[in-house]
Amino acid sequence: MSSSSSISLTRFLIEEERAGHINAELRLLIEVVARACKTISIAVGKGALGGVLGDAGSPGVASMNIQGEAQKKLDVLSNEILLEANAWGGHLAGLASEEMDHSQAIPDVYPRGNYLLMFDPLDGSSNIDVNISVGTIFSVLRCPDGVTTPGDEHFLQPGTAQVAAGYCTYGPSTMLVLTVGHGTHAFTLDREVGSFVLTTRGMQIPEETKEFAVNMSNQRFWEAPMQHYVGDLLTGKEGPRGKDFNMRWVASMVADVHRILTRGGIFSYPLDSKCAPKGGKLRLMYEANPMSFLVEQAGGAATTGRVRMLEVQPTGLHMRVPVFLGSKQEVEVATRYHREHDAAH
Ligand code: P6P
Repeated sequence: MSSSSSISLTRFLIEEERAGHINAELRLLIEVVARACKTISIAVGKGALGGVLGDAGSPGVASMNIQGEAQKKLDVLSNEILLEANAWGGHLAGLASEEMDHSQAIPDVYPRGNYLLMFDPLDGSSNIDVNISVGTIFSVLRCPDGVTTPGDEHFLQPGTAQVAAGYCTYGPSTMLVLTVGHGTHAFTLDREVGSFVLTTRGMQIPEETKEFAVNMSNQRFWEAPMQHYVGDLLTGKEGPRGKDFNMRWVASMVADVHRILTRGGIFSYPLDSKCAPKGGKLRLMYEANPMSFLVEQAGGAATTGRVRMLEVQPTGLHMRVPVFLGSKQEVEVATRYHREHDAAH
C-alpha cells in the first residue's frame, strides 16, 4: 500500500474525533495504549534473545498472580509497561489489570482523567515459551461522575458501558484491533515507520461458520448442553447440523478471536466441572467483555451460553464467565442448546 493512501492510527483517531465518535481525551488514551503495545511487541519479538522468557520469580519460587497462575517474566514486564505508560498521561482516573489484585487510582502526583482502563497485559502467555502468538487485551470505561479516586467498585460496569476496547496480537505481524463503538477496525504495525497503519476498516464476521474453537480435552467435564451441542457438531453432515465442521484451538484467546474476526468461527470456553466453582475460566472485565464488544461491532454475537455477554452485571474485578462468541448464527445455535436444556430441567 503506498504511503499516500495509508491511514495511520493517529489519523484514524482524529477522524473518529471529528466524527464525534470519541473526544480528545479518549483519542490520546488509545494512542498511549497503542504505544505501550509497540513496546511490548519489541520485548515479545526478542524471544530468547531478550532474556525475558520463562517464569517470573526466583529459581524454584514461582511468582503467582491473583488468579493463582504462574506469572511469566513477560507478564510482569508487559504489566509494568502499561502501568508506566498510563500513569502520567493524564487521561485515566484509575486502572486494573489481570496481574494486580485490586485496581489502582492514578498517583496524586499526576493529573487524573475521566476514564478507567482494564487490561490483560499478555494473554496466552503460557504460549510465549513455545513461540505461539500472544496478545494484550484492553477495555475502557468512563469513571463515574464525581468520583476522583476510583476503587474496584467503580469498575464494575456491564460491557455495554465500554467506550473503547481492543487487543494487540503479537504474531507474524503485530496487529491492533480496535472499536470505539462504530465498527471494528484492524491496524498493522509498520515496523520501519513505527506506526500502526489501517489495514481493515470495518471487519465483518461471516454469520455462519464451519469452524469451532474449544479445548476438547475438557469434554468429559462439560455441562450436558455443551456435550450435546459439540456432539452434534462432530456428527458432521450426516448429523442434525447437516454440515462438516473443522476445529482450531490455539489456547491463546487473542489468536483464536483474531482468526474468528478475520474468517468466522465460534470460540467457546464453557463451564466445566473444574472451573464451574469459579464461574468459568475466562475473566469478564478484561477478556470476555472487550472481545465481545469487538465481535458485536463486527456483526457477530457473544453470550455466556445463556445471556448476552455485554449485559452481565459484574460482581468482582476478576469475575469469570463462560464464553461463546463469533459467527452470529452459530453462537445463537450454541446458546439455544443451553436455553432449551435449562427450560427442560
Ligand atoms: P486452556 C490463556 O491462558 C487463556 O486465558 C486464553 O487466552 C485461552 O483461550 C485459554 O486460557 C486457554 O485455556 O485451558 O486451553 O489452556
